[in-house]
Amino acid sequence: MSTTVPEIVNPSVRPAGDTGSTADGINLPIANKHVRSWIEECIKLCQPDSIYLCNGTHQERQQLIDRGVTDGIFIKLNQQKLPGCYLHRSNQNDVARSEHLTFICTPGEDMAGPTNNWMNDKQAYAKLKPLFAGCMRGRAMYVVPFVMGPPGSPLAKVGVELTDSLYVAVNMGIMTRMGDVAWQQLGESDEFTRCLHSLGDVNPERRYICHFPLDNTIWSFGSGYGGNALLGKKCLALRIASWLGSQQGWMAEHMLIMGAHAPDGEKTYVAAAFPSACGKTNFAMLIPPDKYKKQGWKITTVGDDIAWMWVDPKDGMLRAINPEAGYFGVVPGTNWKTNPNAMESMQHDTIYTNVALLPDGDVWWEGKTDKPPEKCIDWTGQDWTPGCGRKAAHANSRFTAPMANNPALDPAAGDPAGVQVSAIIFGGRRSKSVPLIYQAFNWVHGVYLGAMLGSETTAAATGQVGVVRRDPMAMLPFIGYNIRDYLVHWNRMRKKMKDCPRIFHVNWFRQDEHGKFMWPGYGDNMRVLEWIIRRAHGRAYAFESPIGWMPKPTDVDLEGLDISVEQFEKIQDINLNDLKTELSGQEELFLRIAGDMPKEMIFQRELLISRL
Ligand code: GTP
Ligand code: SPV
Ligand code: MN
Repeated sequence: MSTTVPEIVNPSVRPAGDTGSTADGINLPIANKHVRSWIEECIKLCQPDSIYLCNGTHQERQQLIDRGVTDGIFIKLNQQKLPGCYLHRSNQNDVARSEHLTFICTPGEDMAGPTNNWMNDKQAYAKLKPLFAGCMRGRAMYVVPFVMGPPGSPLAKVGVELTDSLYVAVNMGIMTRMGDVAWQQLGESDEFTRCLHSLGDVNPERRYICHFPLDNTIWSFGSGYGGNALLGKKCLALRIASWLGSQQGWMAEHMLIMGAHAPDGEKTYVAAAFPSACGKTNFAMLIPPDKYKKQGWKITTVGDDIAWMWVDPKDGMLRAINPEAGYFGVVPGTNWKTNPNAMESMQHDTIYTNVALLPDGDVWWEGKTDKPPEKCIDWTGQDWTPGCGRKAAHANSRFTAPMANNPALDPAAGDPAGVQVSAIIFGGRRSKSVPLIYQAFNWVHGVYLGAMLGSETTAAATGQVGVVRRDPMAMLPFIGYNIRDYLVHWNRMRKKMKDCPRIFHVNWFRQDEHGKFMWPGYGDNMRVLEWIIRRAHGRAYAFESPIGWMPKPTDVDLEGLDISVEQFEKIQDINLNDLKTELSGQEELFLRIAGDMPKEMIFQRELLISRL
């Protein structure tokens, strides 16, 4: 196909042993022959002008960023205030994950199940090949090798992303362990995820995010947005990994992992699944209220978005790693009061996407300061003033920062052995009816609570915002296979464990009749977390309610808060009529899964009804 041989442009590439030259004369200095032949195929298909092999060094990172500044992909920010920080403005039609354009591609539809968009795998390749054909003419192809998970971990996975987006290459360098470390981890093996990505012409009409779990392959075309384009993240570490986990007996979940250090030195790790833009990063970086800090409580972050979990054969306990190496976090609403650790994390070596630019080269977004700036340039590049009626930053604007920037990074964040998980929390964004905190009666009931999780939609995905949808385990858009098998897998995992984490349900977002949040949230979530930790260790009281175990107002430390016992009871109130409405809402998922709903779910539902 290709007549011209693309040039390998970066001189820093080190030839690695047995390098091969193809008939077309492309001489890729990559030792692994499986990788080499796959890249050669993709080069023939996409026909890039040049190839850039990423090795993951600091110098290379700067080189790439400098290129990006020259090409207008990055705007250099004020380097005194924000050293190593840059701003990227995306295409305006490309600001969130496109769930309706995301496909699981398998021979039969049953593998994808009723909650995924499905395409036959052969047809998907046939549909996307013409889009990829020649799509990199006049462009560079960046070869981005990466490891998900601490190298050496039993679950660590290698991927290679080929992309024509410099923004993607640089962001992958932050979000993953990128570069030569991946070749070392991979060795001679052909077990790597083949990730092919092109911006194409960034046209939503020609945008597809296709997963081929049987081929360990991802093809993403037409979007440069995080979850659509940083293929190690949602595509590999959740969709492909959840499928692998179901085959191999482990779990890939949309969960943060945090460490809680008690004053007596006890350390408890907790994993929590909240849907997109529902508080994972904030919870993972929580700073306890003064009273707790004085007592000696401290929270550390293992991960803020994804957890891979397995049962340790030695002791039968659940362990978790964070497969990522950075944070791709929501900026609106983030400030020095609500999340100082996130603010600290994005003070240097950070890429900001779709935020506003201040005259002095600093950045701004809604909720960063109480008072908006007098003027700035909004995320679309237009002049902005406070009264102009538009948002300065996009509602789903983001920062990409290395996790090493987090002052509260857990010492075990890079430990290949992971951390032992003592509690799992499910939580949604529910302005009405759902109480602040309750605990599942047992694992199977917890799986039911997770499966029935409802949440109001956010700006993290394109579509209507603020409507309640069922988002099982916060994984609705990320389960890479049939949800029936996913729920069965959750129940089977219990049987591998000697003892299991306790399961909880939270809602930080309940509002009163005036639309005001009833719970202060953020750092004060520590008060709820403390009860969770004490429950997980069998040390706190709870009463039995129809929906689960609940704390009495005296079981949660409210000292220093402007919340009375009566107000706390209101936050915890369960109204029978609301519960019935909730049960009807769950019907939506039951009907979607139809006759395939695992029997445990049906029994749990019946038990709940009979408790009303
Ligand atoms: P993804 O990166 O999309 O997966 O999001 P996330 O789950 O990490 O959510 P994040 O922590 O970034 O929070 C999203 C939004 O919710 C931000 O605007 C936060 O300010 C807000 N938020 C987070 N925690 C709380 C809370 O406890 N109470 C209230 N009221 N808002 C919160
Ligand atoms: C989410 O939407 O859950 C995110 C952001 O964490 S993205 O990586 O774009 O999926
Ligand atoms: Mn997320």
